[in-house]
Amino acid sequence: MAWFSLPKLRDALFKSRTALSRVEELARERGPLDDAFWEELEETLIAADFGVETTEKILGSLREVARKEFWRTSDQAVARFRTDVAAFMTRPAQALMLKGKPAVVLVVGVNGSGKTTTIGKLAARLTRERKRVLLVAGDTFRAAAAEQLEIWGQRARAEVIRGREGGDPAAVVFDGVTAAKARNYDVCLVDTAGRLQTKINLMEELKKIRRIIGRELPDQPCETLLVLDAATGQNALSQASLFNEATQLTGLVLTKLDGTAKGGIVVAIADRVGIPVKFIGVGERVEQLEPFEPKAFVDALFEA
Ligand SMILES: Nc1nc2c(ncn2[C@@H]2O[C@H](COP(=O)(O)OP(=O)(O)O)[C@@H](O)[C@H]2O)c(=O)[nH]1
Ligand SMILES: [Mg+2]
Repeated sequence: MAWFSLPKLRDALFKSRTALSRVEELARERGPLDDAFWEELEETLIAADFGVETTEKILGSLREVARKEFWRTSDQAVARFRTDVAAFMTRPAQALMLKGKPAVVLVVGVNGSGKTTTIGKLAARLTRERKRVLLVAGDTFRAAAAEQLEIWGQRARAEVIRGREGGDPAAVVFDGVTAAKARNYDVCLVDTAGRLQTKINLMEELKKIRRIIGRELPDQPCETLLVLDAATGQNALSQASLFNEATQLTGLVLTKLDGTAKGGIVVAIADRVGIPVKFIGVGERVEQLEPFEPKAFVDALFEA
């Protein structure tokens, strides 16, 4: 169930919705399906970060249908376009899969993408469902990182395990998962330091963290989530593919969709990366994390 009503999601996606408002205008004008129409639609989508490949794929099949069905006006094409985009983004296993006790969720990504914030928001959702949640401060790089997690822990009523600043993150993760097992927690959310997807040694460190979790708790982590800042644009595609090689991602979280006009990146990612988007971040507040629902997202993105 969404925490957000559609109007709120619409507000959160205001910038992207404005960037895409031309699509609705094109429908209202009920103009002919000529080259000018297709070009304008294409430009609008690319400007909103749908990406060239994804745009061509969507519009290619749409033009094909338009031709076969003898459509004459833009409203017909736009109506079908909206359904196509939602269908396009629908993937199996879109919900968070918590399996085992404790269910371990490993959260990875580059610096500043919103990992710690997303963990805090997730913790709040889960404790609200009466689950016992343990947070593990696997970002030992800066003391501030563990403190930030502790603040979220208090807010969400979740315990936090932290290590020494500059200590081995794998050791903190080991302590965390053993504690989660011994104290019978339902869910263990593991935070990690931000790292560039191109830094091989840091990606090796993630593999080690993953191995340690799996050694202590077979079949865990049940989820490895990559947190992506939606404003990074097409670089998010490279992050997804390199993090996936290192850690076998099970889901993506796209954050900061409230701050960007490039919300089309969600569509590009759903198309180009074979990993489901599980949540979207639409603000800094605790309740501003939404389970990703393609239909609701498309409805919020385009004026219905
Ligand atoms: N507007 C907005 N800000 C966000 C969102 N998610 C995270 N942030 C902000 O992004 C900044 C970095 O977040 P943080 O969780 O510390 O990133 P980390 O380095 O990946 O752990 C913070 O100022 C957060 O408040 C979001 O969905 N919307
Ligand atoms: Mg952090």
